[in-house]
Amino acid sequence: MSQILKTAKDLLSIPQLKISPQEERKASVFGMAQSGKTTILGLLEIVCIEYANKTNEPGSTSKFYSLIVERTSGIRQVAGELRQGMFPERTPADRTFEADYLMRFGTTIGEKQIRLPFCETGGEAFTSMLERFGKGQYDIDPMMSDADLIYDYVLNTDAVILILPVTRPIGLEQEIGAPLNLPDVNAARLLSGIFGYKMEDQKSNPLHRKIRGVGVFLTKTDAALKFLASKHIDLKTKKGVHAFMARYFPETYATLSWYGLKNVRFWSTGLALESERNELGRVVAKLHPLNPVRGYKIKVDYNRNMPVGDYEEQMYDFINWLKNTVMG
Ligand SMILES: Nc1nc2c(ncn2[C@@H]2O[C@H](COP(=O)(O)OP(=O)(O)OP(=O)(O)O)[C@@H](O)[C@H]2O)c(=O)[nH]1
Ligand SMILES: [Mg+2]
Repeated sequence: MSQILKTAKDLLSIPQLKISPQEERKASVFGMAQSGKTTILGLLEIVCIEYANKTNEPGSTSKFYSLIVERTSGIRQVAGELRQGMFPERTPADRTFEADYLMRFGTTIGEKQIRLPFCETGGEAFTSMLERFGKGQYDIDPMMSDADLIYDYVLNTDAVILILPVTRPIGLEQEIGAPLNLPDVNAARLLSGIFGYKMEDQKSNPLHRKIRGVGVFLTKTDAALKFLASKHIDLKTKKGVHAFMARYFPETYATLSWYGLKNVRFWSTGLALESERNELGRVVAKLHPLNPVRGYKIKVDYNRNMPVGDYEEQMYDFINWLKNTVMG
């Protein structure tokens, strides 16, 4: 399967756009199953489109252009469904690649361009990586199923984007499909594995890409608002992020600081869910009426045709971070 995927990827790769290697950067997205990876990328697409269309507004001085090259599955469908208040489908385990985001910040093609391919293997691929890391097995056998994943998304990346749902270490939600229900241990193992591979690789290939920055999304904050308030943690502040990470993701936090926390940025995001009263009169989150298997219904701002939530400012900041830190 992985060979087939690789061949498909090679066929679909985009040298025809003539992006010079200096101008191309890659950022890879990592996170345990159902942590919110696809949702974050869908929200990123929605904000990219909004930003690009603002640029198109008569008289606008901003210069942002966005091109989304879809691969093995449709990220546009994810964005379209989010606009209808629907969470994405689970990303199948055999899918290692979905789409490239091309972002350009100048007027001429090739100027300040980012290519952001992302891996979306969710549960199983990361779980199998974790099982090996847990046993101290870090060597890459080209025949192993996740070899491509490691080559493409760990060794060949400039930035690591880590998705951590705040709901898990505080016990509101469990890890899904992972050998251990220890979200901090899983995230720390994944991250130290990535850093470990990168360091090993640097020894023999000093010209390979270095990690320029690490971005961390603390997702699903909407579900933890009461809990965070009761602990006096405000994730909008550096102090709040520090308090949260040190307490609930201690291993991960220490691992993140390996390259210096100055290169690590945190954003917290949460969507607003619709609620209803159940037969007992309790207020509960409402399932999506058109497609209940997708879970809860996200509130939608129908005037703007966008899901409601706390994410827009974060995505603009993320795009800027990509431009300044990953591209810089
Ligand atoms: N309350 C709340 N739930 C969220 C949010 N984002 C994601 N979720 C929930 O988390 C589930 C998984 O989100 P995805 O974005 O599909 O996660 P993923 O990491 O891509 O999942 P896989 O690809 O299956 O590994 C969704 O179906 C929602 O139930 C959020 O902002 N708030
Ligand atoms: Mg997914």
